[in-house]
Amino acid sequence: PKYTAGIAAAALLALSGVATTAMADPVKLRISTPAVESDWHAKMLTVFKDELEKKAPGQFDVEIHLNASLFKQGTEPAAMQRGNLDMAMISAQDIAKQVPAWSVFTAGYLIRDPDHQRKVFHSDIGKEFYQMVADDMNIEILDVGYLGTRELDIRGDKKIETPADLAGVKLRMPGSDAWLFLGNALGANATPLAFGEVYTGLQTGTIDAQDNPLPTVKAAKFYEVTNQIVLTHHLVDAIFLSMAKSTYDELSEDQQKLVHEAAEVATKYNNEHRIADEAKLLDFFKEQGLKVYEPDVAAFRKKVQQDYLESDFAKDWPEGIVERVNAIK
Ligand code: KDO
Repeated sequence: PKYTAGIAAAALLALSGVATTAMADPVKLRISTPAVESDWHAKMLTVFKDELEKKAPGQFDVEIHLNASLFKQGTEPAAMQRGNLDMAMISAQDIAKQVPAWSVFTAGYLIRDPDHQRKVFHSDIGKEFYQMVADDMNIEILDVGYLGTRELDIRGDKKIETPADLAGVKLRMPGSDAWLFLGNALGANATPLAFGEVYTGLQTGTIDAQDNPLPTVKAAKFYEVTNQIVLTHHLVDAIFLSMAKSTYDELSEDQQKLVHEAAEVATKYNNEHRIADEAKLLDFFKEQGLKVYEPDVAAFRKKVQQDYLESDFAKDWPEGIVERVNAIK
């Protein structure tokens, strides 16, 4: 009797796809990001994790590493390519280092607003640009998230109206050519520094200014060590939730579908919260004693757009791409 029971159990297991899936080890997905815990794109990773657990209990083991504790900011693509990291939220600036055509999305004053951003990346343009990343970087982009609109956040009380007023201002930018170009195009003296060192840099005065979307200025508490927020709206910034192809290709088709769907749920959550926050935060910063104002945005737009169009970056942009992006309504 014992023997037959054993056979029956084995037969049942073999017949039941559910039972065998449940017995398989969960797929480990290690994610690394410089984001701080209270920022929306950090929280969106927990939404991604929870969504996978809800839809496919026990199939994935998502491990989230914040504050660049696993990989330094900007080194995530290489880590994914070496097979040391499964997922990250990468920027157009990270991608442009390996796929020069992508520098078009590092240009200031191109994407108009979060809605335009989502439409662009969910259009054929997105498909083409994601394909380049898959082919040339071995990275699968799952979805685009709105990081927010980057504004200037400055120490001291010098009024900023035009790019000329930023002459000599040491503006911290993340460390890559594409980022530094943007800082210089704004008229400032761009200085590279990792995100995790920005607070101390502002506090000690090794830098005079930084740029980030307002929800990040709040989450990372940069407002504690700066005096004014200048609403240049210079970059409607994106973050791309991505997976190493080596990890992605190991997933079943169902699982690949699931990670795309979970990424969409996560970016939707991020975008809604960020957009709502951006509208509310101006008052918060004023209450904290900061001056908050719009400079001559047209003057910034004119100089920045001109600098990009005349740059070496533009030589690598696919023919007609700026017009195609502009045409998306
Ligand atoms: C930053 O370093 O200013 C930046 O905003 C750049 C982004 O691409 C992204 O890396 C972000 O930092 C981090 O996720 C921290 O919020």
